[in-house]
Amino acid sequence: MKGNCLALLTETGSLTDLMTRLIGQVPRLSCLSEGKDYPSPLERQMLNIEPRAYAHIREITMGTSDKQWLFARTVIPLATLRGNAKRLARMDKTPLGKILFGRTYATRKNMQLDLMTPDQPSQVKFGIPQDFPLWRRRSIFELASGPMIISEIFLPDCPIYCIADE
Ligand code: VNL
Repeated sequence: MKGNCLALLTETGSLTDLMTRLIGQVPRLSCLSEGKDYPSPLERQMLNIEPRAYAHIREITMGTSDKQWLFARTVIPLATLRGNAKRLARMDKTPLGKILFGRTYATRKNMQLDLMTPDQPSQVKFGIPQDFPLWRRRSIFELASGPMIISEIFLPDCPIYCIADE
């Protein structure tokens, strides 16, 4: 592994570009889902979305050909999906960063870093042992048309957990 993997945690630019440098090839992105769905209560609160209102929700994993490093969930209020931002609704295997860090308009309002307590549903979803706390980043981006949230969970195979092996 080349370079400092811990930098993944605090990178404010493109994680795809940083991963590409770390593994020496373009990482693989799998789009798990992308479409209209209900945000969680916390997401609703962070984005000021009414109860029972839909948002656009995208979930992906990214990693090498055989290891998943990252799970990311993006929540975009429908009101934000206007103008230029409409492109964010149909990204499939293209990383969102291509648009967010491209020529566009997105600014990161804040980034929260925490260790997930070991009983959260997404850990169950990935079959992750309950005693393995995972690093999570939550960022709010502001676009010309409104806000959006990206939550990123660094999965157990991500090299940030075994920096001694470098
Ligand atoms: C996406 C979201 C990709 C967050 C990411 O890194 C990420 C995406 C590659 O949904 O495409 O950190």
